[in-house]
Amino acid sequence: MARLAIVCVLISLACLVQSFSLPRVSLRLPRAKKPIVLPDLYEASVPELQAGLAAGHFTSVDLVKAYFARIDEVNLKGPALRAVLELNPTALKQAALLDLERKVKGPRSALHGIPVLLKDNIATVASEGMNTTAGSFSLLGSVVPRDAGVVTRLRKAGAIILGKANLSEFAHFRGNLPSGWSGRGGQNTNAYFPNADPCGSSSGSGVAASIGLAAVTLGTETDGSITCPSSNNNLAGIKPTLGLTSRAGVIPISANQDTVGPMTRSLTDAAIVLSLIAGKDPNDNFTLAQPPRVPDFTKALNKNALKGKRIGVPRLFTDSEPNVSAAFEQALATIRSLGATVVDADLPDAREILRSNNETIVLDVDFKVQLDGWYQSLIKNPSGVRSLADLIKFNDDHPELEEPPNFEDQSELIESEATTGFNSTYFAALAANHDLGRTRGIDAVLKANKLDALVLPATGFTTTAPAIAGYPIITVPLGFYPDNVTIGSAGPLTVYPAPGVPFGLSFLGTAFSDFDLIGFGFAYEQKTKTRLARKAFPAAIPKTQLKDVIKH
Ligand SMILES: *[C@@H]1O[C@H](CO)[C@@H](O)[C@H](O)[C@H]1NC(C)=O
Ligand SMILES: *[C@@H]1O[C@H](CO)[C@@H](O)[C@H](O)[C@H]1NC(C)=O
Ligand SMILES: *[C@@H]1O[C@H](CO)[C@@H](O)[C@H](O)[C@H]1NC(C)=O
Ligand SMILES: *[C@@H]1O[C@H](CO)[C@@H](O)[C@H](O)[C@H]1NC(C)=O
Ligand SMILES: *[C@@H]1O[C@H](CO)[C@@H](O)[C@H](O)[C@H]1NC(C)=O
Ligand SMILES: *[C@@H]1O[C@H](CO)[C@@H](O)[C@H](O)[C@H]1NC(C)=O
Ligand SMILES: CC(=O)N[C@H]1CO[C@H](CO)[C@@H](O)[C@@H]1O
Repeated sequence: MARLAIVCVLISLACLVQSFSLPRVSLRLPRAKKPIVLPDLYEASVPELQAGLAAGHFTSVDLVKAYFARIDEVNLKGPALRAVLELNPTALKQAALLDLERKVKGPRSALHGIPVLLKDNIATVASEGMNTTAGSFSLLGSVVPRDAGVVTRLRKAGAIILGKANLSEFAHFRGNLPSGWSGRGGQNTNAYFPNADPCGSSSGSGVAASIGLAAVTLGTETDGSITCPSSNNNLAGIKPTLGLTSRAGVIPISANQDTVGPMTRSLTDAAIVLSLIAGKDPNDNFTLAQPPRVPDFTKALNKNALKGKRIGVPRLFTDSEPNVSAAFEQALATIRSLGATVVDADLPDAREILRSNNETIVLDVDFKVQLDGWYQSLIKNPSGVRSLADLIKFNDDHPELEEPPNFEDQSELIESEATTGFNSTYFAALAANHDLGRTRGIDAVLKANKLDALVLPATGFTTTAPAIAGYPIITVPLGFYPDNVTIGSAGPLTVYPAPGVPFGLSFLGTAFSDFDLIGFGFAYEQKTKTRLARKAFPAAIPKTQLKDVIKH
């Protein structure tokens, strides 16, 4: 009865006649001062933050202060997660201007005044006070010609760049080094178990998003670098179709595989971010081939999206770890319960994909050409490094910075340096990748089995076919290693698996099926809400909340 009365008052005064028997006070309820509930920044979603900003419960200045304090608590102190490399010295000023603009003109977008953390291979103009280094001292103090394409879009949408996240140096294209390590940032670790592998290469983005060190983060993927850290850090991650988001101003591995995408605590947040960073960019000609209009990806967020769909399971690519496969089989039952038909369906050329080394041929050649191009594009670089060859020498000349004990390897840089540019071997390898990943791979299995998508644990051989094809992957939380799992080693400083460390579920599809895949991921995410089943270890949970920074 009371609920009916409140609804009536909200809807229309004509309803009053139905609530005549209630005490007078209930009629004034909407005007009465309700206690303000501030969102918990560990979990807060973009819509929750936007609602609080709109209602005046807090400001973007408050948000930046709170996130800075949370980073300070856990980044070098306490568990020393080393997830964040740099803070934006102008973030508070930007926040104040955006707060003022909101008052005068209203918000520009769903990201107006929302703090975003960027992987450190995504460029921001040096005049703002931050470096763009891919974790390498060879790029410290360098001056990029302009913001990355995705940063231009974020700023236009009114987002605040909060800082730069640690990563596996050069997006893990340096050598046989553990995930999450960079010369500048040291070893980034997971917030779910002390010193656990955060996975890379977007490790800092993953760890920061997992415990609310920023509202949302951006990562990049060449082969697994959004998918794997989203998996290990209990996140929703979108590796968009190649060419949906601009790579202009992103320290490259390969134009044929690199993508930029959101890493967030929910697919709702990820869809909001993707809708605003996607689109054509004259500085990245791959984006010119995307469909004419960027969809509003939030329209894909439909709990019934799996109803009537056919989802394939490429068994040859699944992870055989018993804890992961048990959770995966349970996920398949959930997907069926949501109205989908689930069938086993291997890529016809799966064994060839697992054997092929053509990906390495393409990446090695592309990396040298494009990284040389990156160094040459810089307006200034104090280290003096101007090429991949210079970089290899710089690392050897500065072992205290770039080759501390156990972190010496730069075999991938050396292998790439030995390549001689685009020749017939390269073009044959690239064509073979497209044939394997697309024509005889993902597209073939979808067509032969009339499938809408594929589903896999994020931890198996999940990312290779989409990597060489340039196809999308949407990842959501699937489960956690149990408390009694045998702890393994993942490097000199890190462990994996480990108790409570998360793993994810990935939906895969054809080019520009991002919208559909977001729907499938959302239906699963909303049904299971696995992210909420487990939290980070206590010392890794920052204590600062909005109430601690709001001025009364
Ligand atoms: C980043 O680079 C600038 C110079 O462009 C320098 O002044 C600043 O201290 C650097 N920031 C950090 C955190 O190293
Ligand atoms: C993009 O431009 C480069 C040269 O600037 C060219 O080699 C490449 O083929 C173009 N790619 C696409 C997809 O248009
Ligand atoms: C999880 O892995 C451990 C081995 O580390 C194994 O003993 C246990 O049975 C697995 N749990 C499940 C549910 O398979
Ligand atoms: C690359 O692909 C071609 C064509 O499929 C194949 O013949 C060759 O063996 C592959 N090379 C490597 C190194 O995997
Ligand atoms: C192309 O260049 C690579 C090194 O980048 C070399 O290994 C290969 O033999 C070359 N192919 C041809 C046909 O010259
Ligand atoms: C871990 O615990 C589960 C029950 O939660 C049990 O089934 C499994 O055998 C245990 N594994 C080990 C290695 O103790
Ligand atoms: C924001 C922050 O804490 N940055 C630190 C990242 O790690 C390097 C190396 O330890 C520090 O120098 C930065 O201050």
